[in-house]
Amino acid sequence: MNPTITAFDRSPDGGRGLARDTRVRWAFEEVGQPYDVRLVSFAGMKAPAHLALNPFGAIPTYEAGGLVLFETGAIILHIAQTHAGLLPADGDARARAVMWMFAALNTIEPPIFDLSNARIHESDKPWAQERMPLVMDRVRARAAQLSDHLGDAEWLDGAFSAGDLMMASVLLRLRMSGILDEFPRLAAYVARGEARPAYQRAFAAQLAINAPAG
Ligand code: GTB
Repeated sequence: MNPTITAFDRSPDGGRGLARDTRVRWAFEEVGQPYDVRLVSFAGMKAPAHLALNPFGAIPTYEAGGLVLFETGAIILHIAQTHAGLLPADGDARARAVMWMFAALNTIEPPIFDLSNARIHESDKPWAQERMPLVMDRVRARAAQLSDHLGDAEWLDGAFSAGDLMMASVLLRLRMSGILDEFPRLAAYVARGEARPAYQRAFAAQLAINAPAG
């Protein structure tokens, strides 16, 4: 039986692929693992059946056999550990790929998430305009460090890995702010990720659900 993940029945991003199920879809596509998707409404995410899968009432979740997981980091690490294609065979290189997954989630994503929150949830606050440059500069500081490290390399550490999948997914959320384009090496890195056939299939699958009717 295929693993089942959950996703928004209607993503607030209208199909831009920014909700976190896209990362998991991408990982499945990279390793060639077919998967099923159960769509959940915002109300459904807070209902007992979904809270039993994820106590925080969020998507995506992962179910396979008796195993239930939430948190995209844990889900993608599990997929990468149980299939070939997303983690190097060499032990040290494998540890570094996992390190880059953590760096994406713990070092790069928090300031990007803060920027999203500032734009979406705080724009009506009297202090919002004053705070925004500070929030954007925190993102730029991390982006600059990452860009310097990446240099002209294709991927973060040798061959494409789960670390790159997570980092490119996180950076994609920067595009709308214009900050990604301030860092041409990062913009090119994300574009390389998006050009991968596995990403294209993942993106198309979520778009088929979320594309605005027209
Ligand atoms: N740390 C968890 C993980 O990595 O899995 C975070 C999970 C999470 O926040 N999921 C979001 C969610 O379910 C969806 S992805 N939110 C509903 C809720 O908590 O009530 C975050 C997201 C949502 C929307 C956009 N967008 O519209 O652009 C982008 C990202």
